Amino acid sequence: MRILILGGDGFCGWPSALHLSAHEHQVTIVDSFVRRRIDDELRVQSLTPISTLSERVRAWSEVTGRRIDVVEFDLAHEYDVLLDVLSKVRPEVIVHFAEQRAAPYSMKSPELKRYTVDNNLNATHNLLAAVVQAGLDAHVVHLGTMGVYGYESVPVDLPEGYLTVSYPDRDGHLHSREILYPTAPGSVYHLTKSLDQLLFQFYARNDGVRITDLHQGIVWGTQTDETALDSRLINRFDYDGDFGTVLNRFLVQAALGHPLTVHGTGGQTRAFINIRDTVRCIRLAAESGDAVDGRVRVMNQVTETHRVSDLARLVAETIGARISEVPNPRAEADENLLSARNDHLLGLGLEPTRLDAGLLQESVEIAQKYADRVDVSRIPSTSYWNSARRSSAAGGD
Ligand code: NAD
Ligand code: USQ
Repeated sequence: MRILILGGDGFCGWPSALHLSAHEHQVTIVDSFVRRRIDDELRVQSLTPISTLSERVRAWSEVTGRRIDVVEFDLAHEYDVLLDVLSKVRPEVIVHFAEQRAAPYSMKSPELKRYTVDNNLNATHNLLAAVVQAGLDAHVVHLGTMGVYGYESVPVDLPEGYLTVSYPDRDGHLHSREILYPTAPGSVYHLTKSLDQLLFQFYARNDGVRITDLHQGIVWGTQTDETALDSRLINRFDYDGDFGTVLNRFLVQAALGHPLTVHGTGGQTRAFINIRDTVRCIRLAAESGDAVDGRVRVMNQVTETHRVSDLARLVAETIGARISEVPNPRAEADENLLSARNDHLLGLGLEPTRLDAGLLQESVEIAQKYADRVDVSRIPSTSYWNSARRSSAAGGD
């Protein structure tokens, strides 16, 4: 299939592009490289030395003989270029990774809240409007997040996107209806993913756009079979307080002998998936577009759930590290329950990779190899959700 990967230079997009190319799909990457510019702005670099995108695709072609095309533009603000690319490439599948994806970065300042909303909502809406304007019957696969469901302590298995509710009419007769699962986003970033869902509902209903929204959990790991083929193909690995996600951060911290930065008591339970499973799920979703009609297909892209404190203990025991409970910069429940259904992807053939010591060790070895690239001063998360959190972190309450 002809597949367009929006945000194909990023942490999930790059290994997904390689995986789809390795499976004989014709891949074109779109990226504005804004993520690389944000690294410069934050004065931080990926733990792993990532090549430029042109070096990456050249290396892929040398190693496998397969070609990946690249187009650079800003999806959120260059609509005419998007329309032109869609008309020329005529993709059958469009995988949309191109959003600002860090919750702490989205909460850092009023400017970055506004940037995140502007970038993410315009990117998603431009894509949908352009697919309709170009007259394409393309299957749009979007990377959403488990965070749209919010984190309550109700012992339910979260369904995949929808809930059936009953309500009485004026005469007291019960009616039932399927609605989107009520959202409870915990950051401006997660809020944009909640709003994306409404855009998808509208375009699916109004224009028949075929859409799959993948509610992905926290991704961990870095390498996949394809990125490991050549050092120039290596994937990015964020460890800093804005873009680093919890398990990858703990693995780098353990490798460096830095105490593991558990927020509060670490009672937060979250959903996780290894990057090797991410790329497989993207392929399973992309290759099953015929099953999608005017109803947005929502799939929970998760393989397991863990409490942050349990992950810290596991890393501490496996690798050897000290745990430090730091004041939580975020406004989030101290503890929550979480369990989610993932029947769709299991039904498509996903065989989940479970978190195990071997895979943890692989990431630690990468962290040790590139330890000299780490700036320890960038490890703490200094993005506070509100002023009360900031003063509590400063010991002011
Ligand atoms: P990333 O920041 O590494 O990659 C995103 C890419 O999109 C970057 O290369 C960036 O330059 C590009 N981009 C952003 N805005 C753009 C625009 N307007 N025009 C063109 N390119 C643009 O992020 P990631 O970790 O690869 O995440 C990809 C997607 O998956 C995101 O939508 C994110 O919300 C979702 N997701 C990620 C995780 C995770 O743990 N990393 C978990 C769940 C969901
Ligand atoms: N946490 C710590 N210590 C740290 C970093 C984080 O205890 O050093 C805690 C946080 O307080 C939070 C949890 O770990 O309770 C997860 O934080 P995270 O930064 O790993 O994940 P999150 O902010 O939710 O965002 C990440 C990705 C985002 C994706 C989301 C999936 O950056 O793109 O959408 O995971 S999910 O969490 O399922 O919504």
